[in-house]
Amino acid sequence: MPTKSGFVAVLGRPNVGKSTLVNALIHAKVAVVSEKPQTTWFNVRGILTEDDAQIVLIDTPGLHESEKLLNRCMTSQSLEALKEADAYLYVVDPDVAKIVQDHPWFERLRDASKPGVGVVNKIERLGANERDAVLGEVRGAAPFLKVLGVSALTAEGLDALVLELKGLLPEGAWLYDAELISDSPVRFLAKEFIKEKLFKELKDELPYETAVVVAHWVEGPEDPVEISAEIWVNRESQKPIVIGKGGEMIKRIGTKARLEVEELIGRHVYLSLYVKVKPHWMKAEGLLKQAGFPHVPAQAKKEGR
Ligand SMILES: Nc1nc2c(ncn2[C@@H]2O[C@H](COP(=O)(O)OP(=O)(O)OP(=O)(O)O)[C@@H](O)[C@H]2O)c(=O)[nH]1
Ligand SMILES: [Mg+2]
Repeated sequence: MPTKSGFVAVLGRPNVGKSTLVNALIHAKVAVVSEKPQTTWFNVRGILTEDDAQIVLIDTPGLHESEKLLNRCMTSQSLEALKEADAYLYVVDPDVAKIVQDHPWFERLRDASKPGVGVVNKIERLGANERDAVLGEVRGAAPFLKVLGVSALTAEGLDALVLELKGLLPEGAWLYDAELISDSPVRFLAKEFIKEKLFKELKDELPYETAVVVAHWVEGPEDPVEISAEIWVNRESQKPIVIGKGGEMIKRIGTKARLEVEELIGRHVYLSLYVKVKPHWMKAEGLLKQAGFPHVPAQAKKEGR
């Protein structure tokens, strides 16, 4: 039986559920999720290998228009994913008022001339009548071959979506070992899990001004694996907030992240977190690269500090 394989970029505006969808499709956690928009900053691949096909899903940062350098770093990754992919999924929220904001991106995808499937996620929020109206709305406005309703949360519609994606992929041998769920190094995933906890625990703008960098990873024959990571903040005044009263905030973040890293690597972990003040790291090319962005777009104009 000929097999199919290829890359599928998972695109859409912030907070529509792209990362949740990738995790649900591969039945594992590789992509970070929170209720706040712009949780994903880096592309991460989740691999689904099923009898006759290997679908490599690329979770991407949400598409948005902000001119800030950090935001442009994010959007440029999403567009890179589209370039390297054989096909794409474009995910939208089921709220019609929000879908209007997708229209400019629908137009850009028309120009990309790649096969794409539209996905109305969070469909469990809609009654039967509303569903047809929302699916029709996206079908009418976008260049997708098909538009499906799914719920990444309840798994409704996911089997149909996988079937659809298989139809878009070219024939080919497996791109990755069939056992693999991601090609991201565990160091990267661990850093992302820490960042997810920052997004979940910290309020307001603070998560958007923090970055995580793994400083040491010592993996000897005996447990625990020793990992230390830096949490960068933008201003001195943010440091005590991340540390919390008596260190309770950073302890909570550390414990939650450690449990997930232990599950990921199947070993006991000793995780140390240090908060470092890196003024204006979000505006400095060198620091953005150190924080993990492979490509930092040229700065069109200087951002105010
Ligand atoms: N009700 C419902 N909520 C969902 C569903 N899928 C995702 N969510 C929630 O939507 C929020 C955003 O999910 P993410 O997966 O982080 O969204 P994203 O599109 O990756 O967001 P960014 O990375 O910020 O672009 C989280 O609170 C999820 O739990 C769904 O099918 N139904
Ligand atoms: Mg995401």
